[in-house]
Amino acid sequence: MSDAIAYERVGDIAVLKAQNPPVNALGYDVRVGLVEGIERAEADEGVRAVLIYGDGTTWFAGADIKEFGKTPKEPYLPDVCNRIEACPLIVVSAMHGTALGGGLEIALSTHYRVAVPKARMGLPEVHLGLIPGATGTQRLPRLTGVPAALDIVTSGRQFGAKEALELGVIDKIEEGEPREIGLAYARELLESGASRRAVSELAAPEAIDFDAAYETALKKSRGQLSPAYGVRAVQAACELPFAEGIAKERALFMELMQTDQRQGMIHAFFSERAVSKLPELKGVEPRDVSAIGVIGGGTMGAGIATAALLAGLDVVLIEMSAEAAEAARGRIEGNLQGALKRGKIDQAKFEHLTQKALTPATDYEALSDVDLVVEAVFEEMGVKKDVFTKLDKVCKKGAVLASNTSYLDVDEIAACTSRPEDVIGLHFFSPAHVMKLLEVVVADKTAPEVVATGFALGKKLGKISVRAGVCDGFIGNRILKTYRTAAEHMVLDGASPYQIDKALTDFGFAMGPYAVADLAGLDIGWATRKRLAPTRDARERVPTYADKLCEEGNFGQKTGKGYYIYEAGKRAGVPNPEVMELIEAERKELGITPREFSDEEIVRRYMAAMVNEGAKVLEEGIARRPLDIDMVFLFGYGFPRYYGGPMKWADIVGLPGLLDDIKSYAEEDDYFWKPAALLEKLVAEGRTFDDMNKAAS
Ligand code: T1G
Repeated sequence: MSDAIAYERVGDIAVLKAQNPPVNALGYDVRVGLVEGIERAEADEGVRAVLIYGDGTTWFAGADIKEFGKTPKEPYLPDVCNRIEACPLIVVSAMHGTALGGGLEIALSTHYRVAVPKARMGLPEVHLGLIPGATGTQRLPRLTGVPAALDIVTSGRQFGAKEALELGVIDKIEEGEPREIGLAYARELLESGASRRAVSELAAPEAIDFDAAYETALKKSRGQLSPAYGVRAVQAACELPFAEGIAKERALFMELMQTDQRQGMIHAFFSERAVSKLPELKGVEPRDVSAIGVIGGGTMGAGIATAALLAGLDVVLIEMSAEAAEAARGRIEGNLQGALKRGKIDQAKFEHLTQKALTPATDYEALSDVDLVVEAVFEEMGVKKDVFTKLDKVCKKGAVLASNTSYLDVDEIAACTSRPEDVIGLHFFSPAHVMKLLEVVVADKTAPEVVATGFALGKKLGKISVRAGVCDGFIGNRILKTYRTAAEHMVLDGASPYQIDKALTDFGFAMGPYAVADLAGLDIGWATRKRLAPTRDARERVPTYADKLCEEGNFGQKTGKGYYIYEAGKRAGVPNPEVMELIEAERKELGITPREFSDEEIVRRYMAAMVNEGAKVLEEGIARRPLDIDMVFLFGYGFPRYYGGPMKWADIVGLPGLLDDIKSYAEEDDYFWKPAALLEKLVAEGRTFDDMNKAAS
């Protein structure tokens, strides 16, 4: 018998315990063990029921994702499910932790299901670019009906035991250890003379308009295929006999298994977990952080304070004046009101956070006891140095001094203190209590335990923390500047900002670069262009039409006009005709004859610029692994998750072709388009960015 499943006899009940840590993934050994366990129980004299439960923190959390892309080995999971259901003895599942994907499908193939109150369930396969592939799309709708099943399959969301009971997914909720509540339930069923109950034998569910549901799913997922495939699979449950429905589900599942999206999304799954694991932090203990200081109560400062309060930290917020401190409290209360409305906190918690945990102040002395400070003041080096000089005086020994700068030199900021080893960059993204990305910017003298403290804080705040080195714009904003420049060059040469936005939203981005610029505020880019102008190389092509737009006070959404014009209360804007007039005037001035750009070429140039700069960021060690860059763009820049990130996208489309493109673009402009040496090296050696990830893990 495979060790992954232990067999135990308790009276007339055979007990199968899953023991495949950390999450009882349904790998080959577990599948073999389940089939062997059922067969052994059937042959075990006097056994009248079978109980299945998971040892450790959870019931089966799904198929073993590490096996995907490899040659599947029998028994296949759908066959294991059908084997369990076919057992003549009643089979009971007792669930705790997270019964996800194949794990829930196993449970649905048993005859009775009990769960602990905190158990969570779901079919998250769409988040891996797949659909349930072990009968879940055929069994679930027979229990819940089509609307609920469609919601669960296409959203991939988790749901709790209470909702599962209401939906008919489980039969009972019981407090206690899974083994104990399972045994008690099995005995109760035996005593009540309950018979085996196969979900597959339930009537086919009532159909709905599946074509409409398919279109809705496709539109909603902006090019991601799996949710729409999920609709077709659930449709089969209504239109086909069970066995044929399973075959249809399998065919759709195997089709998705061959897609680039599946590769991209599984890369995202494992990278999300690998990104905060740094070899150099092995065994390095972070410093304790229970109270933090935040300098500056503007949008960023208030967002950071909100994230910290929601994570259970005490916050001292410093502002220049009492009025400004009250205004900051107002912003934070506004953010927390949102959490209250969404049911993330209750009224009592709201009052505790705003009345007890948050302390607005104007005197830096109020920071004398905090464990960590995040400075979020105006993005100007002089102002930053002034703040850090003060912090150096008042903060206790061992306090971590962090800057939320998005571009500036953290080494230079650290150098103005007597404790540069305690200085680090913690670059949050706006809104800081919503955006999941945190760039942990490690300066030359930053101590390892201070880096570890940055990552530990990121984890506490529920962030995806990515290590970045010091350069202008770190990982994200540095690469952003490059692909934004590629876009601006296309605008000068003939494309319109609106065509570019459309091409990139069709590609899968939530918003195009010009709509994003309007959202962030055109004054930020304007300030950056002015800051860099004195040192700009004459060969650099920097259009001036955007400056003219700003000089007229058009900063985007916040002024109601930028690249787009925004009606009050409307998020989406309409193209601002003045923009094209400014662009055409500049082309004339520069003697440029505009040319046509296809959407495909726009995406190709935009992505080539992103990947090429990404390779340079890797060469310089600003990012350690390509997956670090991928996570920055997935969690900070709205990059479509189903590509896995820009570096993964590059691997999938092929580095040689991309390098050829960059070399052809360099014939037009060899100042901007310099192929990264790393890209040339990988192509020459026939290697990929993924090879680098593997080598670094
Ligand atoms: N397969 C392989 N490894 C897995 C895994 C899985 N399903 N789930 C987790 N791990 C690893 C993970 O990489 C990490 O490893 C460790 O376990 C702890 O995970 C046919 C096709 C269960 C909620 O999508 O959502 O079934 O980094 O850090 O925060 O229809 O993991 O330590 O080396 O995330 O406590 C469907 C995926 C599969 C669930 C636990 N199931 N997992 O969260 O720990 S597809 C899923 C999760 C499927 C069938 C189809 C979470 C979790 P390492 P962790 P956690």
